Amino acid sequence: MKDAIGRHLSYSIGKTPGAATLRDWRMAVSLAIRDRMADAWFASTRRTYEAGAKRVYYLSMEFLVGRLLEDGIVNLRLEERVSEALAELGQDYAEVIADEPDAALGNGGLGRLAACYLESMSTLGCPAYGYGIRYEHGLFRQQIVDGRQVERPETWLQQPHAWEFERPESRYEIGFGGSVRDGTVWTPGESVWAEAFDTPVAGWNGRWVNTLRLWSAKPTEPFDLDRFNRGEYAAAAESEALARTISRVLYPDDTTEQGKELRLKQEYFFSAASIRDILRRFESQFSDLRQLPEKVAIQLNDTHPAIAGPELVRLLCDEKGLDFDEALQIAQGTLNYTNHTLLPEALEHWPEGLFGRLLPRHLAIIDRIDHAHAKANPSRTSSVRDHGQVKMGELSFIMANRVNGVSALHTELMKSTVFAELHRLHPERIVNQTNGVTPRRWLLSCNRRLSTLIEERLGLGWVDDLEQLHDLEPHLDDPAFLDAYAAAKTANKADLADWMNRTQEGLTADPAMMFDVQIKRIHEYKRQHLNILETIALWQAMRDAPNAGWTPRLKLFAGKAAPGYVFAKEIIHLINAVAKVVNADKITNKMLQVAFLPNYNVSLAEKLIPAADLSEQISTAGKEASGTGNMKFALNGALTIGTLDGANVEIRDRVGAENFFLFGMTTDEVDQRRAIPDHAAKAVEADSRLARALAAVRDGRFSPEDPGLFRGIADNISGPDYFLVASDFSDYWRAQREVDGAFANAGDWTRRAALNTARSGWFSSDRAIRGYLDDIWGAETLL
Ligand code: 26W
Repeated sequence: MKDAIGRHLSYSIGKTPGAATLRDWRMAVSLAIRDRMADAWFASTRRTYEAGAKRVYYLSMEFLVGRLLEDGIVNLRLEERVSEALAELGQDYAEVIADEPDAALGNGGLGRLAACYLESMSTLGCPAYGYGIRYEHGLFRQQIVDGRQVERPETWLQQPHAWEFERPESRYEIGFGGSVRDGTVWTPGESVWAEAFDTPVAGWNGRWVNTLRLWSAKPTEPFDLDRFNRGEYAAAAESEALARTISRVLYPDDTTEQGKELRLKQEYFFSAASIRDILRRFESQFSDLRQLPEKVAIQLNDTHPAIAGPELVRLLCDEKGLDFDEALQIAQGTLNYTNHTLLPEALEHWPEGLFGRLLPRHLAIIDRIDHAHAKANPSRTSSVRDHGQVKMGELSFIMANRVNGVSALHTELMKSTVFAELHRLHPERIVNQTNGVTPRRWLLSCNRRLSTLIEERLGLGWVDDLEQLHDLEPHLDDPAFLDAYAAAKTANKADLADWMNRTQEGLTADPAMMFDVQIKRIHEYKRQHLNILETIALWQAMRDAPNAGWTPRLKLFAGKAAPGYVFAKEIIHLINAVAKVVNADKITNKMLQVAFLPNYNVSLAEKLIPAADLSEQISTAGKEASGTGNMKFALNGALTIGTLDGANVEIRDRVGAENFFLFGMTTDEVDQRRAIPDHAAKAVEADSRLARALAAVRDGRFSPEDPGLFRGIADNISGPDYFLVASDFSDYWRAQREVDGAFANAGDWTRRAALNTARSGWFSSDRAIRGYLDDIWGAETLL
């Protein structure tokens, strides 16, 4: 390993050890690890061909990959050898790992799920490709300036990226606009090249390596030399700049579709390039296109790649000469669709004017698909085209072989709400696949102390068979195990506290405090404002009775708000304002500290989750489709305080109700409560603690320089309060005080935490992928 690193430093990076920077070392190690993946990568491709195996294609606008070096080292079982080699070369393993920028090619849950699923498909030996966009700029960097979020461009590609292989030979011309003549002949008005960049995705033990193929937009019109020579420098580069715009930046919204033309262009760009690439690969091995559903399963990660359906029909009809009905049948046998949200504002629908202008041929095909469905289902009332909009949820549903939700509750809500009619027409189509997370990144790699302890007791079989964690339960009667379990958590907390005290001003984090963590995108339905309101009420109660024996708490928040989401940005501002006042309060700051950690991303999550005692999963019931952070926290021994929403329901069922702090209304109670006029005002009236906390926010207790600054938040919570913060407050307070009591009993808390770890194995993404393989894709694994 040492030689391999040294060789790459010299011959790939071109540096001597003496002159090498940290990045040079990181690149040299990355190339050395990449080499070790190559053979398995080639072998995986070759074995897939030889077996004539069915391939899975995961189409996603987002892959929230994070860092790749440590993931490669861990999956290839090379930690010791790499850290020894680096030590001999005078380099620090942790520093080298931390030097890599996150590949932040996603917003949140949907993107991270795609990354976990790719890694699990490799671990299981499932022949699969991920298809997405190689954004030049991923999700914005978040800076906090005077307590407010400020967005800065993300620049991961402004340095060499060790984990991609450019494939100039794999490129497709993607057209937009133009016109259609004779009904089917589409002549695009403009076009760009979609060029492939491949990233190897190794599974556990490195025995199988799949490909993440990301498309980058390149100009079809070369640089205009004539204009340049005429001194029109900007104009000369215009076509190139325009083309690159398509893969320039990730849209930072994760719940509200903006309906922007560029977003639709991005969706078509990568979907069309992917479908062409899939057909090319199929035809290189099989001759009869009717075999496509047997040999190819395509998963649409939400509606963002839904245009892939009409595109497949277009190619089968217009280029391969199949008749429409046959083409549609083949497509429906190949495509599957996962829904990740029920929020109305997140369901994509495109103005038919924009759609028709950009994709005239596809709009016509969508109409035919819609009519075919209406003809086959005369009782149908809904349609894909409706009130001048093209509804991508409906289109995805009628084009799919299987449609799935991402938690048991969410899947049932899909059947009873957004897809009620289509479910009635196709009762077998909707299935559930509860989300999962990869235990390699989210336990073995990010929590070495705990995974080493588990390894000492169980060996390493659990790493790719996570339900073996159940075998920890007998060890819970061994005080030595519980002590070691608690010691691992305490040491993780000490590391985090040390890092925070060094990097976050105005904060004094004490590892003896309960680390109470809420990390996720900022959104009203996730109710970070309920959490900070309870924090204010706790602070006020502590000030009233400082010697009442309070359980010391560190309230940790992190998360990005979509740049245009004003209310979410105000919530960030309020959290920072409360932190400033509370952390400086001499009466309480030994018992309560609050922090908002900037620039939440995959790497920060890996740092925070192993050190958490309490996991905040407090969304309004019926709003969080699943959640995946909740699973990561439970695996790492944090107890959950949460509502019966998304996968919280299944986590509580599996870890045991006695090891979960439940509060709040159920989905039915939410609907009933919302029907009560002035439900929030009634709740405020009934709870003086709530009223007092709201008053502090409204009256400028946290913004003396601008007393009305946070009035909007207070008025919303005591007024419309659509997400029922006021109505769930009292029960949340009750649950938090229960948590206080439980945490004070350290031995019992450790036991309950360890039971969470032992009973969360089912939430492995390996289990989820096995579900997709069996219930949706009908594909085999080759390992
Ligand atoms: C069009 C703008 C847009 C972009 C992204 C709308 C919606 C999205 C995603 C679907 C939002 C998302 O990430 N949803 C989350 O998906 C996770 C993985 O299934 C779930 O665990 C979360 O509950 C869900 O909010």
